[in-house]
Amino acid sequence: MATSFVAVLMGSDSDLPVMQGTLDILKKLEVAFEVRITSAHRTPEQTREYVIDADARGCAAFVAGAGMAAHLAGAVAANTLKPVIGVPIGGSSLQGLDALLSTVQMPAGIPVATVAIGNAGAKNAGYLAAQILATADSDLAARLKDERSAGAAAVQEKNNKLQETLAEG
Ligand code: RP5
Repeated sequence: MATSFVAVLMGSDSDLPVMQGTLDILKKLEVAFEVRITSAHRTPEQTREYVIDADARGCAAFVAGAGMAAHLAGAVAANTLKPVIGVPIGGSSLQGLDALLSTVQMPAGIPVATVAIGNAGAKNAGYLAAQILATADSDLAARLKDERSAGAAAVQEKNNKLQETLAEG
């Protein structure tokens, strides 16, 4: 059986600075992925063909980032039963609220798990995709657990430093 991977799609190269956050998290967690620039509006046929092909080759989850009237995640979800995570990209005259509503307001039966607008959302898309794969990969689940522990330790460290600073002052 082919190795599972995550397919990360974005509507334009202008989305890459934000979507790099998804790629960084997947790399850090040692999750295999593919990346494609493909658009629901500008290249609808190529988008459909890629999703069907990736699905058949072992894609376990799709991440789709797009801005403005963002229909990429929905177009992906229309062509696969694998989980689809939508990342609304900001930077438009509506600061990404347009992309958020376009991505999240899916009709019943074609779900898109939509994360926050922009950088935090792109990173969370990486974590969420990894968590989906981790349901069948105990080593990945252990790496995710370590990541959570490191995040908690970093917050505790920041608090310790703040308390020391306050005590000195
Ligand atoms: C969307 O339109 C893309 O996802 C991008 O966020 C936005 C603008 O695209 P460009 O004009 O920068 O290529 O389809």
